[in-house]
Amino acid sequence: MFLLSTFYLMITRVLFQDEASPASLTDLCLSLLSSKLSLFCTKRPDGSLSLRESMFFPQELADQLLCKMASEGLLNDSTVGIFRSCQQLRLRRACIRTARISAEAFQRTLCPHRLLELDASRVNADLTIADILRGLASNKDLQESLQRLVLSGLTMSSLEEPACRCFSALRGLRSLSVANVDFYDSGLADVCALLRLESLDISNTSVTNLTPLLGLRSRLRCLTMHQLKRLEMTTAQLLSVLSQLEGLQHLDISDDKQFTSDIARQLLERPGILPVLVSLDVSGRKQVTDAAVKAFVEERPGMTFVGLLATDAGFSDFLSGEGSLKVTGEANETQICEALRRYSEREGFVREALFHLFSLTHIMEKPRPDILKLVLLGMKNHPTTLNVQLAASACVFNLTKQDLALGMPVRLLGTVTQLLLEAMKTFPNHQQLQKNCLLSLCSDRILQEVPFNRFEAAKLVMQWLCNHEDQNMQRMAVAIISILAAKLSTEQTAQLGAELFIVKQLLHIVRQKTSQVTVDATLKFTLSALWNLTDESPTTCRHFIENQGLELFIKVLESFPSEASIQQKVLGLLNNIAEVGGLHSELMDQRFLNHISSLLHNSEVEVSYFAAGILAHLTSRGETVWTLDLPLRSILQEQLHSAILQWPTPECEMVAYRSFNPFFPLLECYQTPGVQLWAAWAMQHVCSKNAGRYCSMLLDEGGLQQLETVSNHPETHIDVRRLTESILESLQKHQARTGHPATPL
Ligand SMILES: *[C@@H]1O[C@H](CO)[C@@H](O)[C@H](O)[C@H]1NC(C)=O
Ligand SMILES: *[C@@H]1O[C@H](CO)[C@@H](O)[C@H](O)[C@H]1NC(C)=O
Ligand SMILES: *[C@@H]1O[C@H](CO)[C@@H](O)[C@H](O)[C@H]1NC(C)=O
Ligand SMILES: *[C@@H]1O[C@H](CO)[C@@H](O)[C@H](O)[C@H]1NC(C)=O
Ligand SMILES: CC(=O)N[C@H]1CO[C@H](CO)[C@@H](O)[C@@H]1O
Repeated sequence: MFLLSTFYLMITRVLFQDEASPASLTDLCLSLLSSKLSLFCTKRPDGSLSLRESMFFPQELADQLLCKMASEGLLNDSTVGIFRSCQQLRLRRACIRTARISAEAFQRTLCPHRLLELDASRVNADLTIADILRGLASNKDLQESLQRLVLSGLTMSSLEEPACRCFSALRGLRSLSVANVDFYDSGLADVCALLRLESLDISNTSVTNLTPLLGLRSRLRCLTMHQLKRLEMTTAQLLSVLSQLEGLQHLDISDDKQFTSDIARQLLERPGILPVLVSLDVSGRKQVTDAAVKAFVEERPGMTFVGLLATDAGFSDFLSGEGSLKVTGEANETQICEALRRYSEREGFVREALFHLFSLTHIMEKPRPDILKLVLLGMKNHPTTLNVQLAASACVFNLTKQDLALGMPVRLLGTVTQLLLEAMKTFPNHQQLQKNCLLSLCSDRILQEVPFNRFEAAKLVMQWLCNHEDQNMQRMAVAIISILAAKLSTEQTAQLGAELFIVKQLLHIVRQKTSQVTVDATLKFTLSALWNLTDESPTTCRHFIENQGLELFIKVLESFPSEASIQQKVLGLLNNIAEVGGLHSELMDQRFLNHISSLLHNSEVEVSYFAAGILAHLTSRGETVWTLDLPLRSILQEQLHSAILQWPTPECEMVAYRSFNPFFPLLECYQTPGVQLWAAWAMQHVCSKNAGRYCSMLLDEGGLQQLETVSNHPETHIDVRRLTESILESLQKHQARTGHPATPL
């Protein structure tokens, strides 16, 4: 029962996050299951997890669950244990890309399954190809059943053991990828003895000679050899081997522009070669012309794809990529998108395609979530490649700027934002990259509505701010921080503000602006950020005081006497300081108090309100009040009282509070009605402007009892009583309307 309701709550929460593009229910359930796996499992003595006995999964869901756990980085020796039982979770198409598991766990949990496919691309280095082949060979059924094996980016074998030649044991294998593997001629000879092999990917391996491929002459349908860096064959020898692979339908001889071989030109011009070819990739090759491609395609009407990125070709109409012939290239959007889709694993091509995409973004007037998704794919696949991240972050900015962001689903923007943060973290000192990311982040839609880790973002932006003085960027950074700070939890703001350098840096900016006597957006954002960071955070308040914040803020008040928006923020922050009892003695400064009491009668209610708040906090406590002389204290009290009675009703919400806890002690000061009056006025103000939020908050925090006590107390001043009764009335209305319980749960 507990589990079911948790499931339901979590699912509805995720669903409502983004109605524009809800994830499928299956996907949500699998996400929940994989992130809360231990709730559904017991632990074996060896520490691995085992699903509770009553749980069984349809076969396709088992594959999907494994894939999800791998792609979300949740697969390890402990969690993969749930797949040890082939009855509960039967795998057919196993994908453990980028997972971190040991050879032993691999053999023990995955090899008992009768797999059709295994994709182990880029798993951790200590699970080698030799380990995988040994594991697969341990199950006779599996040797027959396995048809597709992807080992891209793996280590062949560890140093201690000889390279194992066990490919030939996989008798059922039809498709194999050893791309980006330290794979040599001997390995190729072994592989070419696989009699059923139809598809082979040896991209970026150390193969020098392709002659062994002739062993697969009658069977090979698909050959991918992108960037074969060590090939030692002349163009004539290479063409001679290729021309004998008569059944070949897909051929990829693209490379990354470093090689000067004219193999592509010669292949295109050789009459009758590869008659049944339907797809040819020559991206990155020299001397390719539209005319040669045209002749080649016309001779083979079944062609569905030509790869022409980073060649000089692709600009003729018939290569536009619009019809049944797909084309990768840089001539137009269609070609560029095709390139991003097909080459997402090839960093050089991803960078190239993003570069061309960027130059197209200025003519994009409509939101293009489809294109943003492709950019994201490249970013995700190459997190540590600077050039990819640079080009991608520039594209993200131009694809999401201003109104364009409004047309993007929030979930997509959330993923993009998280990737931007990753990039900021990976390249902390790269000015342009940081700039691109800040530009993208500085969007109302993203900062206000999109789900991402705001605490991490605030920290990253703050770190950047501490190391740079570029004025435009500084403004953007403090704008971002001030918005993020208002959205963090009290604990997070406190944690952020507790980092000494943050307060120091923000005060440094305020000091600069004050000495230049400039009121600009940077100053306003910085003050807002400090205001929010000191809210209910005594540590941050202490840092503020220790860094001479008080003197500085008095100077700000004196420097900008007619700027209500500056004064409001400064006084708002000083209210936060005044809430910290331990800092009262720091504020008991005659010059400071004189200045604040002069602001009590300011014509702007938001200035007067915050000035009054400071005085209310300071005069509320016995222990510090005695340091004031009695006349001053009573003058403050009287002035406070009469100022509050004169305030008009402000038009909008002047302040946002996270809780009413700082107000409750003020309500108990029966000897100083001005203090009580201020607290009640503040409550009344926010409750009337935003009843939904503040009436509920007040009820949850026990405000009803507190206010009733005040209202019934014999010593309560008539003005205070009037206000508390009005708040009580609002609370009752709110309860009647919403059914909100009257007492804290
Ligand atoms: C395995 O991953 C889970 C989920 O991320 C984690 O809670 C657990 O600590 C990890 N266990 C090991 C042994 O790494
Ligand atoms: C090419 O393969 C080697 C391993 O042989 C790998 O280290 C390198 O990263 C690969 N290059 C690319 C661009 O993937
Ligand atoms: C792509 O280019 C061709 C001409 O080469 C043009 O007809 C087509 O409209 C272009 N497509 C796009 C999406 O720009
Ligand atoms: C990207 O956006 C910036 C800012 O709006 C604009 O100045 C620039 O022209 C755009 N770049 C391209 C290539 O569209
Ligand atoms: C809780 C808090 O201090 N919120 C403030 C954060 O900054 C904004 C912008 O200045 C204020 O409106 C909030 O009241």
